[in-house]
Amino acid sequence: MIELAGQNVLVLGLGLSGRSAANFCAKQGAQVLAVDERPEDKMPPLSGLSNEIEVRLGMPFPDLSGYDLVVPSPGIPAARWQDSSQKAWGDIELCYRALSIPIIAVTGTNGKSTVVRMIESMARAAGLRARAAGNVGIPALELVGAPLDLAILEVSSFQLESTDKFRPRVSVLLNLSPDHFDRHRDLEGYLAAKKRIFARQGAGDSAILNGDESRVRDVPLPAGVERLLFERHSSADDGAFMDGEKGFVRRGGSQQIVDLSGISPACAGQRENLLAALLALAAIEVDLELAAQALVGFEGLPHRCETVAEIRGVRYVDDSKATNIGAAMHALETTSGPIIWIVGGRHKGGVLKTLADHAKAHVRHALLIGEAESEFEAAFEGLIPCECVGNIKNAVAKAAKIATSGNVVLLAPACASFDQFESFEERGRCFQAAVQALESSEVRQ
Ligand code: UMA
Repeated sequence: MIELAGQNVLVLGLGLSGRSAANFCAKQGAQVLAVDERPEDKMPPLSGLSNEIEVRLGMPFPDLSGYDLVVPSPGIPAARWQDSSQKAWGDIELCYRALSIPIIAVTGTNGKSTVVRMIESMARAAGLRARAAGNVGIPALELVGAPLDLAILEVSSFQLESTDKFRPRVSVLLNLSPDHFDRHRDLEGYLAAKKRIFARQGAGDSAILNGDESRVRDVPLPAGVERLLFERHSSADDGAFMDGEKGFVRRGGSQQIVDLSGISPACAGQRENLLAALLALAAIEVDLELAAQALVGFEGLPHRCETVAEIRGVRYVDDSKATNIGAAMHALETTSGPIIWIVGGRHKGGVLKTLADHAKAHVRHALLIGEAESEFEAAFEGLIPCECVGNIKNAVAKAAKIATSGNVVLLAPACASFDQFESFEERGRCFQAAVQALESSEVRQ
């Protein structure tokens, strides 16, 4: 349990998670000061914030040392609040301390939101009152007080940095590829943050790991934690793989076969994610046959390999969520047909030559956009035909001119959106609007 009554709490950042954490702490009887460096006129409305909370906007953070607890928002770099003498818990830690139900926590570079949504739907189909929250866009503390049997938390590397005793019953590490180097410096730093998901696990807990990525498969776990691997082909005694339309789940010497023949196309294209979700539920003894029924109607999440239109035999696909190199490589690999690739934005780190080497087998032509377009052009030189077009609208117009029937126009930027957009969602909507305008003009002709 958590004891905050009478404590002096400082909440850093008043975005989604900061607002929810401030309200939570105030409700527990803490004296809360909530601060945000953004000036008031640039902030979204703070409606819904309890009147008992003192708010300061548009000024530097105060000295942290006068507070019993600091609650940093995920977007605030650890260097600004991490100090061995200062207690700092993010909303994931607070949520863990306040909940008394099992938690499945999911991290990884790509696929986290899809997996938490899959687990949520499957757990509900099996009769559990389950809800997903966390990095998926719903502050974790919204789960506290709700009538639930199971919490499923998407946890980012940023959120894991501000955990302390966080101990999920099941942890999932889906994959690891270069991302967020501005915060974690390199892959080692990034992995170190991700590994905090297992740090407090112990006997009776399970860790679900990607058996096809050695860095993930072999990650050290605390004593007594069950290691379950999901793999493309069977090799582990404990884990899951698919053969045709059947999922095989093995644990402790027994095997369960799950019929996956009727699942939706959005699920079928997500083998690894699906296996990870099955394993997470197997680890808490959920009936997998019942759970799998949810996969029949499971729809993919927006802006994740979402087919927007088919115009003159050319398919337009929005994978704006491919905000890093690993996600873009995955999108290229799983898209069939010669690809006209819209790529670029704000580069977040990682070696572009590796991306180019991988992409050349799939891509017919690359259309480069955003802040990093020249950097991409230099990396692609001699490997992939490409040109700089500046923005998404130009890219869609150019793609429509050069694409032939059977081609796929794929937005998979391998970059953050913040050079030209508020979010990856806004970038995806811009792509979809450009494609819809194209479709309308085709109809008129
Ligand atoms: N701020 C400061 N000083 C700083 C940095 C930020 O004052 O140095 C203030 C900003 O002015 C802003 C607030 O802090 O008002 C923003 O906080 P935040 O960036 O942590 O954003 P939230 O709205 O609280 O959303 C966070 C997650 N954001 C990030 O990790 C950047 C959301 O993940 C998450 O959905 C939400 O909590 C609920 O749990 C988003 C994300 O981009 C989707 N995540 C990254 C990713 O998926 O790659 C990790």
